[in-house]
Amino acid sequence: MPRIPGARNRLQNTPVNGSKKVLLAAPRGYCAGVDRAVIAVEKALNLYGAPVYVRKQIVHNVHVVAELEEQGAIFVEEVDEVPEGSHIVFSAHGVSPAVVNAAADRGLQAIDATCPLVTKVHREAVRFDRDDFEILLIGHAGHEEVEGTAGHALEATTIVNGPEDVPHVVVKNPNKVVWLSQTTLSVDETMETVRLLRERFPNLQDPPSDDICYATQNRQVAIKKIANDSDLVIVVGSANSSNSVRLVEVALEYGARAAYRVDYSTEIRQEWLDGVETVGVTSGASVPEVLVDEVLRDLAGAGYLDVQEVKTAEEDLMFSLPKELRKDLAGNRDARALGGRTR
Ligand code: 10D
Ligand code: SF4
Repeated sequence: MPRIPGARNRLQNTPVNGSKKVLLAAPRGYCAGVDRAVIAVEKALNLYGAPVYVRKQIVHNVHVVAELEEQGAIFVEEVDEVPEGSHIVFSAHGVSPAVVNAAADRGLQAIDATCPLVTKVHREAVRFDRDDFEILLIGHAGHEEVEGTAGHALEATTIVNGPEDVPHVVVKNPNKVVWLSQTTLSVDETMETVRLLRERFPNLQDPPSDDICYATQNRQVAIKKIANDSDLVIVVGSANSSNSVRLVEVALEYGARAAYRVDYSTEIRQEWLDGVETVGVTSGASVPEVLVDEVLRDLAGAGYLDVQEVKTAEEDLMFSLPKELRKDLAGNRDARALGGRTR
């Protein structure tokens, strides 16, 4: 049982009938794609100096964005806000070819931090479009990843938000239809959407491999394992983080008596803990562990000192940095070896 150092008393230690404990889901927090994207911005700042521009939030976490802003990153909505010739990082959620072209037209030096597992879905979209398939892209309209994936096969793609959209889907040729998906959806809800789509289009083709990524799946499996034993589940993650919000829904579906999402531990309300013996804790794929540590510290202050980690999978995937950065980092090393000036 790990001891939590520096327990504070923001939350009161209220009595409950049994013993108070925390079930800490694992895997939780940063996935390989988020880790790579955040490091990419940090490396770009080191290599080129501030400011480095980032199109959209590099990942959907307010704390990560605020920290990178402090280091000199400037977050913009679109490439036309960026001074010509500057460095721009594309977020982990990916971009459409139209954005890549707009950046090039502006003479921007782009660093593509799109997660390789999102790029995989882009490639599927391009291939099925080329083979004259209609693509039913299951995902949330307006989410950056969905805009980026749809942008790779604009004419061929119809966005399906979930089961409720299925009756309204219109296709030209029901015998040449494939479904793809956003990487951060609920596995169960997506399977239900696919089941309903297949009822309407029996020849619907599956993607060549899972589009919902390993990290999304693993975090959902872990929360499912502890939800039913939890009086309360706290999910650390931001409001626009699809995978974090899904964890709240999955926790409730799998038996948690209550579940809330917080950006910071300070958002935990005293009344959430009334009569609560077991608190489940997890975090989304864009959440640094320091924010979970804060939650555990506050819970310890409220008497939840017994922390039991429940691990359902090991994760050791790592991605190499975006190729543009690798090239410039290598160039920098060569210059240093030759005694040249480096930053
Ligand atoms: O909203 P979301 O779950 O897609 O993104 P977030 O930045 O929270 O987590 C990382 C997931 C990415 C970049 C999509 F693959
Ligand atoms: Fe990549 Fe999955 Fe992480 Fe998204 S959640 S950045 S697809 S590993």
